Amino acid sequence: MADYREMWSELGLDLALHDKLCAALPPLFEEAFLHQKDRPSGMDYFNMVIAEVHGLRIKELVDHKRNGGFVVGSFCVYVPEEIVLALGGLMVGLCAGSQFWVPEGEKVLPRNLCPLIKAAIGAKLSKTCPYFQSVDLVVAENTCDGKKKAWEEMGRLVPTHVMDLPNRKSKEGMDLWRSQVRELIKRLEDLSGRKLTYEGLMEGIRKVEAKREALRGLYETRKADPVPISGIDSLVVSQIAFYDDPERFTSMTNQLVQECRDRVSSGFGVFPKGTKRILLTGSPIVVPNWKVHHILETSGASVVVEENCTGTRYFKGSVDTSPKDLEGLIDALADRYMNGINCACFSPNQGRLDDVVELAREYKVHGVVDVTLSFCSTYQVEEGALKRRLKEEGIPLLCLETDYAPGDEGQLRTRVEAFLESL
Ligand code: BJ8
Repeated sequence: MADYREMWSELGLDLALHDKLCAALPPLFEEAFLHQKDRPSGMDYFNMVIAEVHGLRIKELVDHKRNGGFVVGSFCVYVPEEIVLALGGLMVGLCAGSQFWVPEGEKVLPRNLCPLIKAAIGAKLSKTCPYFQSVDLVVAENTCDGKKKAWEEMGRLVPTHVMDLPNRKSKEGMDLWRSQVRELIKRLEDLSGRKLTYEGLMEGIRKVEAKREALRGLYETRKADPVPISGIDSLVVSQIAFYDDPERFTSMTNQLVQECRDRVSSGFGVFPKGTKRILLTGSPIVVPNWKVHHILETSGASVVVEENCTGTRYFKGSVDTSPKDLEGLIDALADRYMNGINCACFSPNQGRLDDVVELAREYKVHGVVDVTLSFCSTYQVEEGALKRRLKEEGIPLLCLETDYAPGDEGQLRTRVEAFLESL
């Protein structure tokens, strides 16, 4: 990696602590990825992005700001990237998946809170995340209780705009959401000094839709048996979608998709034909949290699809681009988010159960693994409904709860092995 210390210092990073964080990532990546056989050569690009995670992309963000642009950080797939792009900004996902940041977060948040939230606050407090240090505005959202209260702390550390998500997907809920999308536009217009135009929004929609389409293409190839790419490789591609340059990401993912399609045509796969196929669902799995995929795929299974926000929820549904005026297009954009994403923060959330069943059939899985982060109560409560529905459908289910701390791998592996044995 090139020397980025001067840039990191200008961003206000705690360099000594940041060195420790940077030292922890390569062995983690090596252990989770580099032992795999027959990885597609298209993964070389994504390996490089991980190796350069605090370098190349950060430099691009800094250059973008120097050229008059702005950077927005987000924590949820409900925040519409299309609007940020349309107003000349860049958006990066700030969800944090490393145990490194959890103790720092626990200094201001209760310990019995999900690790994703504690790590996010810890990343900012410890001044070791160059993405956080680069953002002009955090666009947060009222989804689960932990997040909505944590934003009050976040607002003390960095300018924060909170989108109010409805609890129900009702007519009133939809009206609230559309108004919240308009409030975000206003906030970003003030930040950028630009006015949202129909053409600008169309261009933002085109870029994000191309990214989603590339990911859909990748997932489509995972329906094959043998599967052309491992679940953990596909996961890291989805994780990178949250912060890479959208157009470069789309182009590199499309190259990978072509390679995977060629593999499918010739019957070549990364696991033997007949390997147990798993659908993974639950809380989001963000960089560098590769724990459960690694355990599953080194225990003889293949993760072929993820029904979560670092999986199908990220790319499900397209924006209807038929409206001919800006207001109509904004409504269509808002509708795509409300209709396409089924988060456990909504009550009821029947759509997620239907999605899991539909995907389980489409990807011909042998079983479903529901992975919730500790203290993620929305997904944990929904486990009951998921159990009942999958029992009715005759689909085996394993429920796992974990966090970012090492130490539970042995116990998780024992449960995974017993589950695979039973399939
Ligand atoms: S749309 S899943 S990205 S809110 S893991 S912080 S839910 S306690 S992240 Fe999410 Fe948007 Fe929903 Fe998706 Fe709370 Fe659970 Fe923690 Fe979570």
